[in-house]
Order: sequence, then C-alpha cells, then structure tokens
Amino acid sequence: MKIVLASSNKGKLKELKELMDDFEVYSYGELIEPFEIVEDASTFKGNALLKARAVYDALNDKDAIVLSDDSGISVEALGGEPGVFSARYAGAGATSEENLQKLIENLKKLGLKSSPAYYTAALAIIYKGREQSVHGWMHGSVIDEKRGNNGFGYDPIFVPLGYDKTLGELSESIKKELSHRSKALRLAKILLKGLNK
Ligand code: ITT
Repeated sequence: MKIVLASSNKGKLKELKELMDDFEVYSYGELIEPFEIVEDASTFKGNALLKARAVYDALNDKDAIVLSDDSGISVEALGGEPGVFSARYAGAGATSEENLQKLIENLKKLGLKSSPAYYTAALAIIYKGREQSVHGWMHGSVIDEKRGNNGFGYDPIFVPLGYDKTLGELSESIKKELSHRSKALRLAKILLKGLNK
C-alpha cells in the first residue's frame, strides 16, 4: 500500500516515516514539485483536509492514498495560543526558533516560568475522493527556556506529563510512544488497513 505524505515539514516527515515503516511511504515532494498550500481553516482538522485535498488533486493519480498532518501547541496561560497558528506564531515565514522564542517571551511577560500545554495532531486521509480524519493529543507543560536538541519545533520547551525533561532532552523512542502524532497515527493505521485496496 503506497501512501503519499502531504507535508513539507522535515521534522514531521521524519517522524511519520519512522512510525509508518510497515507501509510504503513517500513525501509528496519526492513525487511532484512541492507547492505552497494556503492553510486558512480555523481548525487543525480543517487545515489537514485542505493540505490532503491540495496534494490529492495535484498528484492526479486516482489510486493515490494521501495522508496529511496539521498540528500545533496550545498553551493554557496564553489562552490556547498559538494553536493552529503554531507554524507562523512569530509571523508569516517565521522559523521554528523565532516561534519558540516568541512563546518564551510571552510566558515571561506574564511572569511565568511554565504553563500547562498540549500538542494536537489532526491527520487527514484521502483515498478515491473519500475523506477521513483522526486526532491525537499529548499533554504536558511548556517552560521558559530551551533544553536539548532532539525533536523539532517546540520540543525543546515541552515537558510531557509525568516527565521532568523536555522532548529536546528525552529520547526519540519516548516521543514515539507518547506523541500526539503517534497517537493519531495509531487510529489512522486502522483506517488505512480498512481501505479497499
Ligand atoms: P506542513 O504544513 O507542510 O505539514 P508545517 O510546519 O506548516 O508543515 P503545520 O502547519 O501543521 O505544519 O504547523 C505545525 C507547527 O506546530 C510546526 O511548524 C511546529 O512548530 C509545531 N509542531 C507540530 N508538531 C510538533 C511536534 O511534534 N514537535 C514540535 N513542534 C511541533
């Protein structure tokens, strides 16, 4: 079963490919020229569907199975920010480092060293024009300084519930066990295995 991942995010692609080693997986950039996809929905699910549809249409392959991932972090002390704006928290085209620094600055402005937070991943699947989606979450907290270099994005400031280290410090195998993406993918795999192939 050949699956096309509708993402250009290297960190996500690495995790998804490792978590899907029981499938034949390609990033869409390995098959066609990557293009910009406007993610203007108000929910993770909405944006995941926009990405999956855009790539499904561009592939022009009626047998393609497309899987997209829209994800982000929601911080309690910041009223749920950055949420669906996680990739562009510090502005359009911002780097992961700029987004993470903005989150730390906003915590500091409130005089906080940490806040409860959670990651969300919405995965959308399109096959033969039929759309499905699943979600996964990882709860924990964000802290006001970077620790460790593992993972990507906000991982160096995220401490999963039950741990005292950030995902930047913890091993990749722990993130694989706990993450929003791996939880959503467990559900997505059930859908993928049920597709009429
Ligand atoms: P694609 O749309 O091409 O998949 P993107 O980076 O634009 O890539 P999103 O719009 O879903 O993806 O933004 C998700 C952002 O949330 C991402 O840029 C990270 O900063 C953050 N994020 C999501 N999952 C994460 C994780 O597991 N660890 C750390 N940060 C994560």
